[in-house]
Amino acid sequence: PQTIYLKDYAPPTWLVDTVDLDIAINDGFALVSARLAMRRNPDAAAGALLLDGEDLHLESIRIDGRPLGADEYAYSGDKLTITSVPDDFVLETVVRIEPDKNTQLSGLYRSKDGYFTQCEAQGFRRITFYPDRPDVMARFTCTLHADKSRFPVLLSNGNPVAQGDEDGGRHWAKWQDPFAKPAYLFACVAAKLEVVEDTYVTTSGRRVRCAVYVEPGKLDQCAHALAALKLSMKWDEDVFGLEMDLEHYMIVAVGDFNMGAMENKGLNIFNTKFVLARPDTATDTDYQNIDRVVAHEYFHNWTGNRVTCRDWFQLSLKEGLTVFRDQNFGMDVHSAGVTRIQEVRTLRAAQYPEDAGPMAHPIRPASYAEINNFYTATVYEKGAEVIRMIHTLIGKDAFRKGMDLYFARHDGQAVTCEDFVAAMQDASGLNLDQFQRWYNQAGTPKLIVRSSYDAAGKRYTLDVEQQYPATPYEERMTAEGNGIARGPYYMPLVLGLLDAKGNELPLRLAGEERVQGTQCTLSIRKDKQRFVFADVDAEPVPSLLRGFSAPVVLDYPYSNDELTHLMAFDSDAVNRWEAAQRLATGILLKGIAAPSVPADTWIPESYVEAMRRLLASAFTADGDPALVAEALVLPAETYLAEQMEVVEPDAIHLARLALRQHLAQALREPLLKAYHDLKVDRPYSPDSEQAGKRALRNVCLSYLAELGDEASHALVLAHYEQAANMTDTMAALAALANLDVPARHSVLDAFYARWKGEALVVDKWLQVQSTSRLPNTGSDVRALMAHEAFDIRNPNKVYALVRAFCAANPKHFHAADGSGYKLAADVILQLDPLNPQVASRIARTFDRWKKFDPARQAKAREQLERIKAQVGLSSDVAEVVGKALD
Ligand code: HT7
Ligand code: ZN
Repeated sequence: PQTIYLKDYAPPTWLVDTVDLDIAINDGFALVSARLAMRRNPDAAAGALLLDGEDLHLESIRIDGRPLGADEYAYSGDKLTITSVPDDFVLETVVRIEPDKNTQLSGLYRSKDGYFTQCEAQGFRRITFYPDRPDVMARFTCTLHADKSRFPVLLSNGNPVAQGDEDGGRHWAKWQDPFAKPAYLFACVAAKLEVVEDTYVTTSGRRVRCAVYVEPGKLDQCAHALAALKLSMKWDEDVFGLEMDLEHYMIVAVGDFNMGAMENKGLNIFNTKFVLARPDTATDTDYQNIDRVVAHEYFHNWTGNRVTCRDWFQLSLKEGLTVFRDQNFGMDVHSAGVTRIQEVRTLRAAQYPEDAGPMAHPIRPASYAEINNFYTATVYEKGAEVIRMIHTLIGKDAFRKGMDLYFARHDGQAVTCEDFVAAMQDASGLNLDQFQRWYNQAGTPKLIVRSSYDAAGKRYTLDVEQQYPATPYEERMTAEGNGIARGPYYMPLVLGLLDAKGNELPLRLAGEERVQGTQCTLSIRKDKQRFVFADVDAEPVPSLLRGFSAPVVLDYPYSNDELTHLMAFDSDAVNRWEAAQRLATGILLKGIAAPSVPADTWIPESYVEAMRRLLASAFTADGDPALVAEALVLPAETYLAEQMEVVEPDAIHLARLALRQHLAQALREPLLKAYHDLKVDRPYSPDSEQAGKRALRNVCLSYLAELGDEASHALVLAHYEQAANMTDTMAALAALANLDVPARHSVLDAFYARWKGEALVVDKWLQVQSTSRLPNTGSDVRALMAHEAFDIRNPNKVYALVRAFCAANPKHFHAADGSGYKLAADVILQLDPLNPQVASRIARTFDRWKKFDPARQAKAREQLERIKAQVGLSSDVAEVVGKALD
């Protein structure tokens, strides 16, 4: 595929002031008539009129009412070229498209009983000819026509302005969006849907109609999403002073969708997964995800829609910032500590491997072949960490001033990441020039910290070094002559010091008069820096990188005793959790290195006792069951793999299992007691308190299930039978899916029979089987691909069965015989012609293949080469596989 470079950006030659769309949906095809009022951009170089268009059948074309002759335009290679146009004109085109055949789910497509759109990043060009780039902003009207009984709901962005009936049982509706927007934010829907509505009154008194549209029969699963929307509106007013600017805010749920949701202006389109919830169909995690995704799409109305991206290289401008905002919303409405821990876990599980692999890129890449491949953990999650560091460095109040300044300067514009950083710099007075490196350098920096204590001088010294080796991204850029000079990052290192009793020490840097309280933020700017703390009476235990203040790998030689100390006493929730993870990681790596040695020789008794105390701490006055649940979960196999030079998936799996079984045996009594004490007897609510108790109770259950005796099997079955909500049902089912007992099959069959009509619950059923550790899982997954429940055209099904197998079942995906790799490659090849975006996401699960032993590498390479050799491979999969093989 062809590579596109940020350095080649040029402003659009032609601008669009207004777009009038008329979309007539018919059986088997749609006719799209577009009327674009266009003019030459005075700030751009001269050039012919080039419009994007993909899979369009041009029926007619006129300029200022005059039909163009065949020699006046050309349509090839997804571009429509018109050589001669006036400086100001109206372009009218009519194109025919086939939404029923659109399996890519980009542009206008059919899903079950309706038609839906997805235009980000480049789907609008699959609807009509257009300069499909985010810096072309226009005011849109859209008129939809369709059969009235089959598609009674007709929606588009903005306000409904007219509607009526037509011959042949058809009807039409016209919508007008008062705000100029890039084409990627256009949306329309023609479907049979039911709606639940509410009103939100903004601080300035605007009445906003909030509406959630779902397929018939699902209205009883909408209440949570609607409440989350109103909560998000209030939060953005309270925290950022940002109000909703439209009279209608609509969310439409669709079962076929490539990603989570889409922030189209006033007409969000959501994957059903992030809308539908009822206690018996959705887990606590589902409820929390709905809160976050609803908030995320709502927050985009300002960070993304009112101020948008100049070009797709700037994607993190809207995504990193909006993730940061939805994270803070999550911290405010749920437990702050637990929410942050979950974020850190996701970042390290998904983004760190990306930064260390063949697809490594900075949060603002300088080149790409396929933009759809750059909706990544780096752009989103690391992007949010970069915004969080600005927030930490300049403080909350200056950050708010920076946001105000950003909107004052850029409302209604398409801008760059530099524009955002400049607003933060100007509002705070802090020079952020060096900070820009976070936007341009790929890779996860390593922060090496060493301490020394001078008892005589009562001084405690921290020597901090940062390392930032080049990634394949930089090597590629250098080879192409586009290399950059790498340098040290500017980042905040938040820390505290604990004395032997667990008290937090007051902190004073030598040479400074002021005591900084018990927590301080060190500015890290250089390759090597030294910080000396004065008046330290005895050698402390440092609590470094509190709140995960920078997205780095922290290298500090903690002893097990120090980690146990932090686990018990650190005031920072993230670092209490982190201490437990570090402790477990160190122990597990020893076990992995000695696979034939009995577990009790490498599992220290002190660790078991620390875990016992951790569990007990949930029941103290200020105990937090949700936090204890997080800390009791051992590091994932994929995380452990990243810590190894050469990954040994079987040894990792066995060591982790042995540690779980050892803890279950040693802590059987307290685990059982906790399991019984944590039972929630009230009616289900997804609130943090109830969810926290369920989380810990279900972690206890999962440990107890490792005991492998009849009593533990009976406990799992009883849990399943008594479950009064999907959270508990799934906890039991997940445990059972790992057990080779007769009840496994009957329960899985009964579950399917009960839930086969609820697509999202069927997804859970598929996933619990594809992530099972039982020996036949690979062949079970193949068998499930032929099951009536599976549909390769539905992304949620592919993600639940295939991606979960590849990404969350390392023991089977990396099977030594190569069967897991073959399964993945078979799916990628089958899926690529249907839906390249989803195929490419599966292909990403090969990213770390070079970290495995030579035999596995050979098997993986064989499959990657096989994919690469496929004729007509999409640019999406070609980029991922090409970079993996480089
Ligand atoms: N901004 C949205 C991105 C998105 C998307 C991108 C490519 C293909 C399909 C897609 N669906 C949604 C989602 C978001 O970040 O809010
Ligand atoms: Zn987003």
